[in-house]
Amino acid sequence: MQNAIYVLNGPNLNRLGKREPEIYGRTTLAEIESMCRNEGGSRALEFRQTNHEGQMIDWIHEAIDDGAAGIIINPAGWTFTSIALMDALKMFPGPIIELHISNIHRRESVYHNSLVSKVATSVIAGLGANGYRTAVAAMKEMLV
Ligand code: DHK
Repeated sequence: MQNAIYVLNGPNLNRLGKREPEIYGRTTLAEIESMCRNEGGSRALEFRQTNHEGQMIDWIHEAIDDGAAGIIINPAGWTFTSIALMDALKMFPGPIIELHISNIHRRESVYHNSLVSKVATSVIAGLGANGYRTAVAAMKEMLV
């Protein structure tokens, strides 16, 4: 969608609310989507989640081809493993906010080396579900 902000969510985030609540909290992805739409106001928002890497790559290509204004992405586990995801994001001309519910830098070392951070405009980590609201607000500021 032209000029939309794409909010893209990676694997296992469909389980938010019951997935390791001590780390990710109890807010569901549907509740997070509502938070994003409230914060976004009149700005068009594409809010999606997938457990399939190829689908995520296709959505990034869609964002590129459709002239999306910006991408907010929680890449989840792909953050640390996917060169394909990094390469796709490299092609996006607009601002990219990498988002993590948890502070990945305070967790196990496997969560410390983000490939996405090498192409992201900014990174938000550790604000819990509110990080999504912060990311939408920050993206709107970037797009003024
Ligand atoms: C979510 C995941 O699923 C993990 O694989 C990431 C991220 C952290 C988050 O905090 O939102 O490492």
